[in-house]
Amino acid sequence: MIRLIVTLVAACLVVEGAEERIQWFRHDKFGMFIHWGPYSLLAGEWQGQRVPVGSEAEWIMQRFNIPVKQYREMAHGLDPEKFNAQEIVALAKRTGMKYVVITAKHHDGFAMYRSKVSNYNIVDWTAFKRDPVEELSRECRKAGIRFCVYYSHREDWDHPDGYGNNWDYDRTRKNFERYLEEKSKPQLRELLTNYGPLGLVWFDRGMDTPQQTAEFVKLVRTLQPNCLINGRVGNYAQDLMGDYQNMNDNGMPAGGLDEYWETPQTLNGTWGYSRFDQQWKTPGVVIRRLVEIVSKGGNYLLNIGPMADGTIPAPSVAVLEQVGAWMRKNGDSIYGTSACPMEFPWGRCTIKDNRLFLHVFSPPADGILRVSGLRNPVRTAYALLEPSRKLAVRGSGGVTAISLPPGGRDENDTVIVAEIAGKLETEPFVLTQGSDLGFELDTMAAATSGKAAKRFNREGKFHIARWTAPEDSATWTLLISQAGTYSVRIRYAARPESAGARYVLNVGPQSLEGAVEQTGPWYQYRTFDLGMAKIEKAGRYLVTMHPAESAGHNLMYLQSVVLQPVGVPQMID
Ligand code: JFZ
Repeated sequence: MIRLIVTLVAACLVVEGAEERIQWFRHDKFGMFIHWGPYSLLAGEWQGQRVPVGSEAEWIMQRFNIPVKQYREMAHGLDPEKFNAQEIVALAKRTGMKYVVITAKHHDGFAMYRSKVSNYNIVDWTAFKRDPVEELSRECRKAGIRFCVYYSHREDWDHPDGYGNNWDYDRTRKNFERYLEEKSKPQLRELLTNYGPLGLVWFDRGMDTPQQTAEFVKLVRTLQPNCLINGRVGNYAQDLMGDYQNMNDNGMPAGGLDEYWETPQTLNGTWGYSRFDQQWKTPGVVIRRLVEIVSKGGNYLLNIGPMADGTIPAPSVAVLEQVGAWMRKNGDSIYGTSACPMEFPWGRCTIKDNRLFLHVFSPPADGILRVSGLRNPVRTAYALLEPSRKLAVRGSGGVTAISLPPGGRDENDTVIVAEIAGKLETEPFVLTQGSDLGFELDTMAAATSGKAAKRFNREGKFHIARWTAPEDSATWTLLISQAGTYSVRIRYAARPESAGARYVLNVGPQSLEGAVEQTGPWYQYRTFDLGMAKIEKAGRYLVTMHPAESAGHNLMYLQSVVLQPVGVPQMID
C-alpha cells in the first residue's frame, strides 16, 4: 500500500499537459524494444515444426495452435539464469537508446513480472522466482533511461475470454468484457502501480471500440498522468486516442508527417528469439533508418529478442555496439532535432535551431554537396566532427553548394553542419504533370498550416485531418505546362457529423466550393467531382483547400485532389 501511495505521489507531483508529456519522447528519438517470454524457450520451433525465417517467432503458439495446457507446461521451463538487467540497460545506453520497452505480457498471456492477478507469471510459474521487469525498471532508473512496458491488452491466447485463441476456446462463448475486467485492466493497474514512473505503455492490437479504448487511457492517465500512451491503445481504424501514432511494424512513411509517430522495427525478421533467423540488419542500415525516421519526424523503437537463458544474441549485440559508436560521435544530429522537409540524392537532413545536419550517405563523386530547396543563406558549414575546419560554401540559382572535406568520411553517414540565417525556409514541393497530363495532389506533397495535419492510420494509411476552421489549410504548388480546362475531383472520408459542412478549393485564381458528403463512420474514402478549373496559361499555380467556416470539429480525412485535363483519358481511382 505504501508503494502505491509513493508511486501516486511521485507520478502526480507534476501533471503535465499533452505537449509537455511528449517532450522527452520527441527529444530522445531512439528506444530499445525487448520481446522476451516463453516463446523464447521454443526459439522458433515446436514439435519439429519451424516458424519460417522472417516470420514472428513470438506468435508460435497461435501459428501451430499449441494447446494452452501444453504451452503452459512448456512455460514452466523458462529459467533465464543468465538474465542481467544491468548488462541489458548498459547495452541500450551504449547504443544511444534513451528508453526501454519490455513485453510485460505478450499475446500468449504469460506475465514476465510478479502478478497477483494470475499465477501464470515468471515468478510464480517458473523456477526463476525473480521479477525481471522490476530488475529492469530499477537499472533503467539508475542509468537515467526511461523504463516502459509493452502490454497486449486485447490479445490473450491463455485466457478463455481473451481475443485470439479459437483453437482451445469456443469464440461464441467468450465474454471479452470479463477478460478486460478480470485480467487486462487489473494487470495494467499492477504495472502502473508497482514499477515506479513509466515513460510509456506500449499497447498492441488496439481495442475494438472507442469506449473500451477510453477506459484504458483513463486508467493510465489516472495512475500515471505523465506516462505516454502509444497509438495502438485504440483501434487502428479509428481516431488516435494515444499520445502518438504507430507506424505498421517496420513501417516508414514516404515523407514527413505533422503528427508525432514511432516505428517499431526488428533487428532481424522476428521480434521474439528464433534460432533460425540470422538475417540481421547491418549497422549501416540501422543508422540510415534512424536518420530517415528522425528526418521525417518520428522515433525509432528497435528490437532485441533475448534467448530463453536471458542472453542477447551475439550478432544483435555486435550491430548495436557499432550503431552506438556512430551515435556517440553524431548523436547531436539526432537528439532534440526536428523533421526536415528536404531530401536529397545523397542523403537526408535533420534540424536543430539554426543548424541543418546534412546526413551524407552517398557523397557526390565531385565532392560537392548540392542543397536544393533551401531559401536561407548558409552562414558557415563544417563537418560535425571537425567544426574548426570551415568548408567552402557557394550559393547560386537556389542551390547551395558545399565542398566536402577530402577525409573524415563515415561509410554509413558523414554529418555536415550548415548554419543558416533565420528560421528554416524551404522551397515548396513542386508537382509536375504526369504522363497523362494529370496531377495527383496527395498528402505528402501538401504544405499544411493551422491545425490541418498529415496523419497516418493503419486503415487508410495517410490523409490530412484536423480541418476545423478556414485557417486550417493545405496548399500544393503545381507547375502546369498544359493550359486548358481541368476536371477537379477530391477524395476523402467524412463521418456523419461532417455532412453538409462547406469547404473551398482554390485552383489558382479560381475558387470551387463543395459540401461534405458523409462516407461512413471512419476511413471509408470516396471520390467526388468538384467541378472544372480553367487554366489560361502555363505556369506555377497554388491549389489551396480549407473549410469555408469554423466547424468546431474535423471536416474530413482528405487523401488527395486530382486535376485531369478534360479530353484526355481519366486517371483511374
Ligand atoms: C504486433 C505483435 O503482434 C507482434 O508480435 C509484435 O509484438 C509487434 C511489435 O506488434 O504485431 C503487429 C502489430 C501491428 C502491425 C503489424 C504487426 N501493424 O500495424 O501493421
